[in-house]
Amino acid sequence: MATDILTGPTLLGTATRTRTYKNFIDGEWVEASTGDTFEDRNPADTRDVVGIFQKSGKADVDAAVDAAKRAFAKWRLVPAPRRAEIVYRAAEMLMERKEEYSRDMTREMGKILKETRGDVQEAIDTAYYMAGEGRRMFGPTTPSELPNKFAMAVRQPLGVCGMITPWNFPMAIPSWKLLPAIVCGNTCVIKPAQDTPLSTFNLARTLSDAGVPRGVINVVSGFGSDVGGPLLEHPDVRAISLTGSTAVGRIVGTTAAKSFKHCSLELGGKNPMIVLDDANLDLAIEGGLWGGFGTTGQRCTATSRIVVQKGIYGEFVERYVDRAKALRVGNGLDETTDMGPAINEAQLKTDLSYVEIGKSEGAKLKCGGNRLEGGEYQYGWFMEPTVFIDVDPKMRIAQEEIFGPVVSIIACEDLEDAIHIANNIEYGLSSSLYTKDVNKAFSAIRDLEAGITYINAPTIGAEVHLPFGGVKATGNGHREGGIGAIDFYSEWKSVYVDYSDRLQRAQIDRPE
Ligand code: UN1
Repeated sequence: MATDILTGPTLLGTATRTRTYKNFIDGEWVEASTGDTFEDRNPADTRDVVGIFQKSGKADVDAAVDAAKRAFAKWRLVPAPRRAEIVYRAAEMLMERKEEYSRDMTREMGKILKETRGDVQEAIDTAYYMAGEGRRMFGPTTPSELPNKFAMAVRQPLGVCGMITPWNFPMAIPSWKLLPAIVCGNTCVIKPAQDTPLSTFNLARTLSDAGVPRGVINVVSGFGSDVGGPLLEHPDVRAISLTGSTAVGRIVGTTAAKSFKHCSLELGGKNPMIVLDDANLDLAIEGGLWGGFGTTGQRCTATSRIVVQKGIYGEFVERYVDRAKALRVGNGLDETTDMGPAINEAQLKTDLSYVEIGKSEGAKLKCGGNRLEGGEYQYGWFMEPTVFIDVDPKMRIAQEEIFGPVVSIIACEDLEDAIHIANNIEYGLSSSLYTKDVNKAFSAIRDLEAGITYINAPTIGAEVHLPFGGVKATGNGHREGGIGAIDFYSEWKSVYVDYSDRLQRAQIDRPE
């Protein structure tokens, strides 16, 4: 049996060995056909090489899809409850490995341990939920319009599913895709984000240890154009699921359409949190900090716009900014850290460029805006929590997804004005409203153009058994989580059983 690691180079000339991880194809750990590798470095300390991964190419994708195609012939015939039992076992094993995998994730992604434990927990929750689905996967049985005829619809798997996942939830998001897919009887090829491949390998390893047969899950690491492109174009891939930016989603969606692949896109967000005059201010401030700066603002659900009613605007701004300034930025492995680094240099540059954009647009920079350097920050991609106030809703900092710790505070007149501001944007993922007025809450639930609305909670923190996804430029109508995922990874087959022993013509023979 091939091993999953190779001996790698030494780290900084010390005795510490850096592991080299191979691709996982057909149940074997194999090197990429290209002979190339890339480094997975810790964004809090770039001297720390978390692992070396295969820089794969088209031939590796082809091998993975072939393996998945062969495995599909058998896996689709395994009863769904049996498939689900393996997923249940994986959930139990993930529980045991939670701390180790959370630490791996903080090292490769940067977010604080509390959050990486949450990320692994989200995969565990998804595994338990999807394990249950193995005994449901309900379809309708319904009366036929003809006598002595039975009608029903059953769910069938699609075949080989391709998955392209982001770096911000490196285990949770792969689990949202892989687990419903395999419970439905599909086989998978996943390309994890090049910044965070280790967490996906940890998930795949656990699924394999739990008993997922060879070829059912294949992991090919590498870069978008080298791996994602060939996966998207492969004629034997029947479905593509992407979580990423709206720009990438547009390319993936149009490419997938050419070969009629099922395609699920979960894309950008610019999520508003509305705070009305009657809100519990302490709660709103707490929520806005968690939503805005949790995961260093690198969530598609991040609370990146806070729309505050004018009666409490001054007090909210003052208290929110004081609290933002007090957040402790640092290495996520330190339990006292509130906010980790940006994922990489390019993201940090983007974040800082938006500070300049905001200033040039005339928004007031109330705190932050700078890169943190020197001392503990010397080798990482750190930035201060940043708050702009008096932001005009039309400014770029209030319209574009930054994906960093940059929050825009916008003043509003009343709920109607706030909803207008909230909706006047290309995205529609998450939204939130702080109020004690139930009438206002329910109007907002109806009127906010978003896939998710929270009342008296920030825009982050979706649970895995509810539909997850958005409207407008945030997606193409599919949902992850809950039954929405089962819907995506299965296809309906309608079945008619005529036991009348004669020809009965639907719509034509109309018995009295
Ligand atoms: C994402 O940022 O792509 O609801 C996913 C949340 C998390 C998932 C975020 N459970 O914030």
